[in-house]
Amino acid sequence: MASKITQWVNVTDKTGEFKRQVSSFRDWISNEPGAKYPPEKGRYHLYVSYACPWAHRTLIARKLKGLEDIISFSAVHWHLAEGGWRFPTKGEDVPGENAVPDPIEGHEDFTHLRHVYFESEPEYSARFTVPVLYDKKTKRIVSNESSEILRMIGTGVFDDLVDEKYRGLNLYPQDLQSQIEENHTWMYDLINNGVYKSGFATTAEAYERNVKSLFEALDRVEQELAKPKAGPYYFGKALTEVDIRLYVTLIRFDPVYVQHFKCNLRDIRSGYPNIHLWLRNLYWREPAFKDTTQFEHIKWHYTRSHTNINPLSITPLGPLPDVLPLDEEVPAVKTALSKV
Ligand SMILES: N[C@@H](CCC(=O)N[C@@H](CS)C(=O)NCC(=O)O)C(=O)O
Repeated sequence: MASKITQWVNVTDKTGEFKRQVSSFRDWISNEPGAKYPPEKGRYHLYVSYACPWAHRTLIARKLKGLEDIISFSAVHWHLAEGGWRFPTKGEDVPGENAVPDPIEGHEDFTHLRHVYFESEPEYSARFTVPVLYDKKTKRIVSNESSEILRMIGTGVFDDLVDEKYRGLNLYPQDLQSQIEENHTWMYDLINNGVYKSGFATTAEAYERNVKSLFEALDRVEQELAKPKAGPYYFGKALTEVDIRLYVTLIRFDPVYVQHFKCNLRDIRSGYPNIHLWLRNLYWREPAFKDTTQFEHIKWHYTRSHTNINPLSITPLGPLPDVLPLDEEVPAVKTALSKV
């Protein structure tokens, strides 16, 4: 029997652990002479979901690197149901920029993202995930692995095509590479994927093991961000992949993961003052972060698509607001601060 879209854990797996599939399309846009996918204006398209933290990485990098006129994008509907991500229909009222039917020429009949996968690989049999970086010229998926799309964009593969002011930013600078890699290893497993491993667990043991590790990792981030720094980013002055990869998970934490994935030993706004400040700094001061964060898609997707977790699909209203202003604190923190 075919498994249901909400069957995140293999039923034969007695551990109850969610195991994320490995991405299948792993090509690169490259400046190497003779490259299969050279950087070109207007050639590539990003299919994203605003709900999805992995896709969100690529939208942030696209904006930070000034690629809005160079790589087009469109967003799928927030509702994930049988058949996988679907495109909004013509005239359908879906919030967010570019939440539209598949805009690619020749894709007029494509109703779902799976059609894009099948166009590239008719025998494709894995999950139809976002993000997808698509080549309009060869009509092929270049990559569906967000960490690699982030790396391509963030290290400046399109730099010859962008305005000079965007060329200086390298999200994976030479002098920080070993620290970035070291952080990616534990942050991916314990935080980015940790929230999913907590929320999708089908046994109490698997949930408890993963949620505890998640909060130990958040404690570690909090300690790091408490250190005096030369700037507002994780490594101080340099904005890197680490900020982006942490942001996309942590901006979803209080609105969704605390209640929906039961990641509720603490929340960010009352339990992690240094993470909270770092997070709000990105949200309020960097348009690439705020403008790509779409809370309706985020909240509606998780709470109304994961019917195994929330069968009535009722979306909790709080916490309000989704993000606090930079100069505001929750009452508990205000009280604590007034005592020091
Ligand atoms: N390894 C992938 C993971 C992407 C991923 O899991 N995306 C989820 C949304 S958050 C998805 O599209 N899921 C659809 C499905 O599993 O059916 C990446 O980082 O690009």
